[in-house]
Amino acid sequence: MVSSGKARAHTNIALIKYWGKADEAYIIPMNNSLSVTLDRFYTETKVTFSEEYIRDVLVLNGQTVDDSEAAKIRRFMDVVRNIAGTSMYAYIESDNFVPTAAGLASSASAYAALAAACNEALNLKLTGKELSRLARRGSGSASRSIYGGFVEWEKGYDDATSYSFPIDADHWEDELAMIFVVINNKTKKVSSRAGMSHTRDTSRFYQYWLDHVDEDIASVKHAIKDKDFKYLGEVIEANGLRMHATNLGAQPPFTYMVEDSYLVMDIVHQCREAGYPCYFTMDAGPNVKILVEKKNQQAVIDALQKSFEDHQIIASDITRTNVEIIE
Ligand code: 2P0
Repeated sequence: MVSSGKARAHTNIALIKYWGKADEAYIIPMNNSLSVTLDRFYTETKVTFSEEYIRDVLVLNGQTVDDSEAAKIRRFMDVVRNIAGTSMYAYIESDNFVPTAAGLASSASAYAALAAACNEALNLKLTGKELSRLARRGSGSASRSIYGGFVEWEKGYDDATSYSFPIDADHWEDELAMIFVVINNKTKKVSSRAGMSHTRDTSRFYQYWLDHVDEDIASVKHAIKDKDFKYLGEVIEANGLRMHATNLGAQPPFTYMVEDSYLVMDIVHQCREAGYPCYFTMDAGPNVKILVEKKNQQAVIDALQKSFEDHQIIASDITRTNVEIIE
C-alpha cells in the first residue's frame, strides 16, 4: 500500500512571543503567544508512506538531508505513526518558499505542512485543533501556522490542552503588512530551542516576563477588536523587547541583537515621528520585522532603503488562508 498527501502552510511571526517550555518532550509552553500568518513565506510538503520503505527519507529543496534536522523529523514521524497505528516509513519532499539566502526558513511552516500532509496521506481526519496539537510536537510555533490571520496558542497544561486557534479580526489583516529587514549575522547563532531553555532556567527577569504576558495578550485582543493600530503596535513592541530583556538577564547573558538591529529600531522611531506609525519585533536572530499599515508600507520601505540594500528589505501581506491540501 502506498498513500500520499501534499500540503502548504504559511509561516507566522509572533506578536506576543512564545519563550520557554513547561514540558520539553511534548512542547508545552510556559505562556500563551499570539501571531500573524504571512502570505509570502510558506512550505509545501509531500509525504508518501509505503510498506516498502525501510526508513524515513527527507528531501529538502531537492536535496536529501540526513542531519540533526532529519533526526528531529524522524522523531516527529514516530509521533505520527503512533497516532495512526502504522509502522510505515515515509518519503518526505519539502520545499521552502522564502526569498533565497534570506535565512527566514521556518520550522513553523515546515511542521504545520508536514502534519497536514500526514493527516491527508494516512486519512487521519484530524480536526484543526488536533492538527495544531500534532504540529506543536514538531515545533511549538508550528501549532500557530495551522491557521491564517491572527492566531493565539493557548498554552494549556498537557498534550490535549495545548493548541492554537484563530482570532476573528473582521478582515483587519487585509490592511496590515510586515516588512522584514534581513541582517547578516556574524555572531554565533543560539537556536531558539537552546536560548529559551537557558533563559527559562537562569534568567533573573524570566518571572517578570511570565507575570506580564497575559495582560499583553488581553491588550492585543482589545486592539484587534477596536482595530487600534497604535495600541497594537505599542503592546507588541514592548512584549518583543521584554522577551529579549529576559535573555540579557540569563546567566550567562546573551543577545540576538546586533548593531544593525538597533539601526532598524532607530528608523522605526523616525518613521513614527514623521507620521507613519510602525512597530518592530524580533525573534531568535538579528533580523527585525516591522508591522505597518499597508497605506504606510512604501514610506517605511523608502526610509529603510537609505540604510539597507533592496534585497535586505522584504514586505509581506498577512494571509487569512489556513494550512491547505494542495494535491
Ligand atoms: C515565537 N520563537 O513565538 C518565538 C519567539 C522565537 C522567538 O517560536 O523549540 O522553533 O521548536 O518549540 O517554535 C521559535 O521557536 O521552537 C519561536 P521549538 P520554535 O515565534
